[in-house]
Amino acid sequence: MSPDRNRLHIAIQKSGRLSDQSKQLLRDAGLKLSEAGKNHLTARAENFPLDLMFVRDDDIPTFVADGVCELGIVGQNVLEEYALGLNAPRFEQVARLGFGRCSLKIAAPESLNFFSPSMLNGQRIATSYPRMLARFLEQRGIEADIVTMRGAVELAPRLGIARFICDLVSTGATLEANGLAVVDDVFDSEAVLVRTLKPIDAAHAEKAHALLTRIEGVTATAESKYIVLNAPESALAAITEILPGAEAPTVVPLIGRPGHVAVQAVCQESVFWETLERLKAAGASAILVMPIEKMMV
Ligand code: PRT
Ligand code: ZN
Repeated sequence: MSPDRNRLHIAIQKSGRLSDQSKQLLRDAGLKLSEAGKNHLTARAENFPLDLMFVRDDDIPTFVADGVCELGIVGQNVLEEYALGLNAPRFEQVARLGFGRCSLKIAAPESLNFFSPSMLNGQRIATSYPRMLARFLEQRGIEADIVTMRGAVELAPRLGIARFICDLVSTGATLEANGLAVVDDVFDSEAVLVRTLKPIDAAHAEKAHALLTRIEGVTATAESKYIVLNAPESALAAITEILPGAEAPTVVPLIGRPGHVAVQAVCQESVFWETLERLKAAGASAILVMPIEKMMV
């Protein structure tokens, strides 16, 4: 597999929790992806000079650090663990993508009814993230034995390998099924777009920048909503205060309704039913909340 140097390359997870959303993000950014067969290692964007490389998530930091791929989509957990093993940075995080959210946490048997970090002193802790765990322990002045496991970390306490574990958690169901409970937080993670720090030529850099702008446009709209409502002018200040994450709403007069205006705003945060109820209580009526498909600022 020798990469075509006239095209940009992005490393994404071949099959796993991040695969579908990584591809969907690229499609949402307007790329038409050629259908890759199940065992294909690459796919091509037909309307943009970009090739996709499908690899294991653990290999993505190396691909990007070495410049084999100028870009990559990977979990911050994998990236941070890799970065802690480097002497100097070899890639930079350019966008948080809002999916693949999980947290690296310390868990203990549910029977433990009190916890303080000092209780980890002298204990064995099983993890697939030894560097991040070592940093966590060092920052707290704790000395413990780190037992590195490639997978099935949640079985360690039952097998007598370690009393504590440090593992990724999303719903918490795996911990619960194994009689474990979270006792401390180590690191919060989501999927991110990374770019190599190896020099890339100007034409490539320009394409990468264009793609990044599109991806930012997609992620910025993920939680954003467009709100339109009517309100008495006297309630404007109160209503603007309630609109979540809205900057400088547009206010237009309503023909035939003196003293009343229509307010339009892009809200950068989630809009909940409670927010609508508060807007109504403040005097708003005919409130519309609409999704935003694309945004370029
Ligand atoms: O084959 P490859 O090496 O590419 O895949 P992988 O098996 O190493 O990774 P994969 O597909 O499981 O996860 C890819 C990325 O998804 C991770 O690096 C995280 O960034 C992110 N992610 C989000 C998660 C989870 N949520 C998650 N819950 N990765 C793993 N888990 C595991 C966790 O290790 C534990 O075993 O799910 C279990 C806990 O889940 P809950 O929901 O029961 O709490
Ligand atoms: Zn992996």
